[in-house]
Amino acid sequence: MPTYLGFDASTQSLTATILDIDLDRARRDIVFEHTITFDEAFPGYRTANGVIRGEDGVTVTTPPAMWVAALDRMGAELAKSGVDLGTIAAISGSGQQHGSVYLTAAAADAFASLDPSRPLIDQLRHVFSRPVSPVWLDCSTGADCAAITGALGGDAAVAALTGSRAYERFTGAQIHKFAHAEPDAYARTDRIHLVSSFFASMLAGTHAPIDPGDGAGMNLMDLASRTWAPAALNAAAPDLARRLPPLADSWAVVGELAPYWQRRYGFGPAKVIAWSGDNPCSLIGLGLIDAGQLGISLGTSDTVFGPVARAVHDPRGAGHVFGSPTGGYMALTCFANGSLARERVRDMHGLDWHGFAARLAQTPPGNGGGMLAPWFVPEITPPVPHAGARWKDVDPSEAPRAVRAVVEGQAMGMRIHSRWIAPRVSTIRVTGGAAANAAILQVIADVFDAELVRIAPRNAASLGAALRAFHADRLAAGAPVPWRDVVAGFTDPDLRVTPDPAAAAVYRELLPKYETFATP
Ligand code: XUL
Repeated sequence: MPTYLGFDASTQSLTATILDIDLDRARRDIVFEHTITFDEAFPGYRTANGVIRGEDGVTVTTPPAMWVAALDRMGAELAKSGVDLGTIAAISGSGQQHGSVYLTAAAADAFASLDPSRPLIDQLRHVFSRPVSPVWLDCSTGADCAAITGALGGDAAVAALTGSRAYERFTGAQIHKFAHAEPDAYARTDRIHLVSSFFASMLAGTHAPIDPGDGAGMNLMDLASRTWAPAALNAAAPDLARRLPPLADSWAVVGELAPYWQRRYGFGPAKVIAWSGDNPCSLIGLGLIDAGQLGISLGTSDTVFGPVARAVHDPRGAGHVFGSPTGGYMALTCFANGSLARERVRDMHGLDWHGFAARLAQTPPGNGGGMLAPWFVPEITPPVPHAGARWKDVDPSEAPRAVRAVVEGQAMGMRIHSRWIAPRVSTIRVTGGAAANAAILQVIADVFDAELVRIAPRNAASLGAALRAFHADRLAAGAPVPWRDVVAGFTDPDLRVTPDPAAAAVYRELLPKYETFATP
């Protein structure tokens, strides 16, 4: 029976999910899931939460060599999973968005001639023209964004062309910074991959394309035509077009799994499908197929997102529009102070998550007017370039009110900055680590005055990637399966939270006040 493998190369970890899908027998099971946490598995790379923060407080990178080592380690884990890897028909993946990998011309040969008897990292260590990859937490490129915005005619013009105004973490500004700060290394750079297309390249043994889901996170792609935008490329760096992989549909078959993986770990000749970004993959993993649906992912970053009928824009200029892996579009708002902020308040008071939920329950909705703009690290939405949490009428050393302030501040921020995606929602699908905490979910349901359904606490991004592999495999075989049937059975809720009318009324009144307070 065919099985399908999805990866999620996220900020802090690499996850693999294998699905067994037999449409004839209505069988749909997750048969294997495994996560490798970077800090624990690879202490030699000295990352904290998967990244290295620069002393300037704004530069955030990851050594891409660690990702190479992690994929190889995952191959070994899969080989001992008990699943017959020969049954895997197709493989796809999800990558943290925006992060970029810089390779010399040696990479193409290295990918094509991987020797199964030697570790992957020993064969790829020499192919990087830049030893670090800037990742989505980086906000060191303010001047680069200004240069790009100026060249393209202002924020609105950049957003209309690429789906977002110029953002520090987006790849175009990161490439601009690199090309100007390290021109020699840029000159040696033959190919610039996203995290997603870099992992796909290692699997396929050839340079893989970028899909419109992740490509839209670069400020370099013409969102309407899903092609590279020459004006945006020119604004970012000289001679960039030849350094970028081609854009291809999210369901494109990149090639056959490289012999390295087949011989070293016992895979068969599986199809490698284009990888996408973690948010586009989570869209699928949460079963968000129709416009008007809204999803919330409570992870390292918190994101609010949903499919949209056409390429709308956030009138406030804080949100993004990406390609959806279904071929349409998705809209998204990202908050950098997601679990980072929750953990900060939890740790300030020496609590575990149980204690955190208990403190939340000790305080009433609205927190007696106390508020927090939870900017413990520089914030993306709204843009706050330098860290600095802002408290109002809350003593941060008083645990119950501090806990409520962070949860309510985050929920109100999500509501305020997602109106443009779906002005009215009846049901929100929620996932991510913090979704395990029902007390947090209740606050979100009350603030949105909408029912929340939790999609079983599994990795939505790697699940979505595996479902995308299934979809692409059937399409390539000439037997396409409608998206609704692709996601059916894997995205059923395990918890429903209904809003409390009295609490919802409190938040309705509080929202405009919070909006004024939490404007930088
Ligand atoms: C989205 C964003 C993050 C990353 C990491 O724009 O920056 O959600 O994709 O998860």
